[in-house]
Amino acid sequence: NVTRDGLSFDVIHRYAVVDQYLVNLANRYPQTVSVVSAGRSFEGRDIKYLRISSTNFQNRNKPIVMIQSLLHAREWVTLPATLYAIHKLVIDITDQDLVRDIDWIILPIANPDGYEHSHTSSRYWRKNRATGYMIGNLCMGVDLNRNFDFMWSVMGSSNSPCMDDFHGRGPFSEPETAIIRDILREHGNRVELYLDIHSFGSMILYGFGNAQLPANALMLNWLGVNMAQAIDAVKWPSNRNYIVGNIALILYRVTGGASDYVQNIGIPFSYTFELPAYRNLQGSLQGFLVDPNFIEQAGFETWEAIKIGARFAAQN
Ligand code: ING
Ligand code: ZN
Repeated sequence: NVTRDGLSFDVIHRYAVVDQYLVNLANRYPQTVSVVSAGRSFEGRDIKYLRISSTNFQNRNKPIVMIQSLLHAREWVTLPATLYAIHKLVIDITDQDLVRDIDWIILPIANPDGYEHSHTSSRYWRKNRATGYMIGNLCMGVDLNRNFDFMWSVMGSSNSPCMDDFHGRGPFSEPETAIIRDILREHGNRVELYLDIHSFGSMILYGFGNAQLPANALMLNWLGVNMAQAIDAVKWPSNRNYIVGNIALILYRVTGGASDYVQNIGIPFSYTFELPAYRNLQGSLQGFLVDPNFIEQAGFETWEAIKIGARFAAQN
């Protein structure tokens, strides 16, 4: 049970706890960790990410792996996946090469307003909490994974603020997506691997959501399969194996997604992970709900894939 120096993996931590943890970690490990306030959410919450580097992040001489979670509010199990990666890169370092050879950008809570709303008011909230889209704010929130500037609004999203896949007023109309764009403007030329962690479905997805394949689709598939096998080798026996493929081919046609935008700006390896759904002891799928016993496992097994992906992407 991983708790020393870090956050426990027995509960899903709230925004304020994670926010303070990132600050504490940077204070405790100033040689390797810095915390960056990248901007504010619609409701004004600070969106912080960590830069992790064994040398000096600003030396700009190493490949970067960028990982984010909770772009969608209700997908709580994605948070321990990023927190576990932080733990393995800063506190319990067993893979020295990953710290030596790679710089890391880790954004644990990409959508803090929606995330808090899913704790306080509406467990299955998905979007951010933007207002101003409807008179009286009858419906609110933009689906941040439809708000990126890759064929924005073309497929698999909605014009209606009342829908869960509402794409917003234009590409990057939302502060939360503009923040991710700006992180990549600053560091994208060094990012070799980008992972946007969602749930659920046990999938590793690559571009593009309109069914066009990136030039390196076969490499994306190959590395995706290797990452999936690494998870399957240690997964909970009751969970099914991961499947790997193009978003449109194995899921649905959709544009405006984060990983497609990132692939399209030239990052070589960009994926969306769909972590497993929780299945209760009776065997029924619980979807977005989280089995407390699975929290540490979700971090542990996803880390197996991150290691494979990071090593390969950083060397190629
Ligand atoms: N799935 C993603 C969604 O936003 C996706 C699937 C991946 C869409 C990549 C676009 C790009 O619908 C979940 N569970 O959120
Ligand atoms: Zn999602």
